[in-house]
Amino acid sequence: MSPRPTDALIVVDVQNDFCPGGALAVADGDAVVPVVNALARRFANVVLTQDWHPAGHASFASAHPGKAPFETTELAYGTQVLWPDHCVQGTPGAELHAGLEVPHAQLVIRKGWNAGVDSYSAFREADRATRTGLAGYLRERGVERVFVVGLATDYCVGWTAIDARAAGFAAVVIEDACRGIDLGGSLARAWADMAAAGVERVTSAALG
Ligand code: VGL
Ligand code: ZN
Repeated sequence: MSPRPTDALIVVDVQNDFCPGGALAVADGDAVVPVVNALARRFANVVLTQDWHPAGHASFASAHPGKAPFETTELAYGTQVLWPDHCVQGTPGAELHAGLEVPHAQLVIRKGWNAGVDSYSAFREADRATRTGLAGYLRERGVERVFVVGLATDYCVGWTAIDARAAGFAAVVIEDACRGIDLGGSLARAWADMAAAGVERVTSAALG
């Protein structure tokens, strides 16, 4: 399974706040960096995403009096997990990990900038209606298949891969280039949802 000219690598949210020491640290999150770097060299087309919230974002527990991180609340578009404040626009926590080596990446999609709506997926916001433009970009670039890597497997990676399928792309998640949050069984659920959506699951060795 070698990368083709019609493949793109989508590197999801490899940001300081999702790495050890960050505000919403994913266990072992920074371990994906060397794996992603090695993979990225093999892809001509690379897209990065950046979780990019305004202060006071609706996904922050701090914006909901009486709520604590990792509880849920009901928003207009459905149930929302509440997170610690993270990836606030312009802060060091929102920066891409300094070890990421992807100088040839062509697009950075910033998502979650809408104050009242979260966006795990790089394709559409959590209201499932507002598009980011990524599908149109990939289509205009002639991309047919996306490989998704990064953080976190069960949230932004999983939703991005499933929405890639919904937008008509083939989608492959490279599991050793991802790490999960695993909140209340969310990691197993995400893998099941991805399989049901036709997302392929491989290890980076399969790209060798
Ligand atoms: C993410 C929770 C909140 C992610 C982003 O990148 O998976 N998870 N915001
Ligand atoms: Zn977020």
